[in-house]
Amino acid sequence: LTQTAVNFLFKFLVIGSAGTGKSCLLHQFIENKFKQDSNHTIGVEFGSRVVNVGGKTVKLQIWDTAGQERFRSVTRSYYRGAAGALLVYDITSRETYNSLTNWLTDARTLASPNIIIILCGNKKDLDADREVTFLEASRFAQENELMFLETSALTGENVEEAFLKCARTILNKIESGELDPERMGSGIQYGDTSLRQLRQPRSAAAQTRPQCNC
Ligand SMILES: Nc1nc2c(ncn2[C@@H]2O[C@H](COP(=O)(O)OP(=O)(O)O)[C@@H](O)[C@H]2O)c(=O)[nH]1
Ligand SMILES: [Mg+2]
Repeated sequence: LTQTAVNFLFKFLVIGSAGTGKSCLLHQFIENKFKQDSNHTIGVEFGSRVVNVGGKTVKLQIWDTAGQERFRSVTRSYYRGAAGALLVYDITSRETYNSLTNWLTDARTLASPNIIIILCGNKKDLDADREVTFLEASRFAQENELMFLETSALTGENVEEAFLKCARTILNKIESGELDPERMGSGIQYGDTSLRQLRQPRSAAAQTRPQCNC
């Protein structure tokens, strides 16, 4: 498989309070299994996976806070140029739900007001310990223009769906002209020569023609 097979590259973030299962969600999406040993080492964690969305091949480049959120030190550079985000809370912890507004403000101010966000109520498998109802979270999502799913990084339920739903929405907005991949910091690159573009100045990257009919 050559680089030309990839149509787009999207930068994604996984944000939310510590302990909500962000690293496990990323791991489940990339490796298709539950991450047993949770370690809280600091650093940038990163994963990528190529997916097919509506006939287009998209490489998702996903950034994990890798424990920085424990110290409220998630940096601007982490957010910069993200096209999409999974905003995660834990359905068994009202505290993590209550902090969603802060995370949302950070994402929209530090990433982009246009960032596409899907709210994920994780640990769906722990329904007996639930502190946040599906209904109230879906209302919150609606009020804040977020997509919404309950997920389980443990069983894998809705994990792939969350990433794909977010990617599909971004792609639809590119194709409708609502999102401009060539805007600085859009978090979107054309895949054709994506590896080269990463290292090229913007002027050179902008000369490459899009592969979609937008
Ligand atoms: N039952 C259950 N536990 C989970 C799930 N996702 C994560 N966990 C557990 O929650 C804890 C925190 O997970 P982690 O991914 O490190 O959270 P992070 O701090 O947001 O990255 C760990 O003990 C995980 O095993 C899930 O979907 N269900
Ligand atoms: Mg983590």
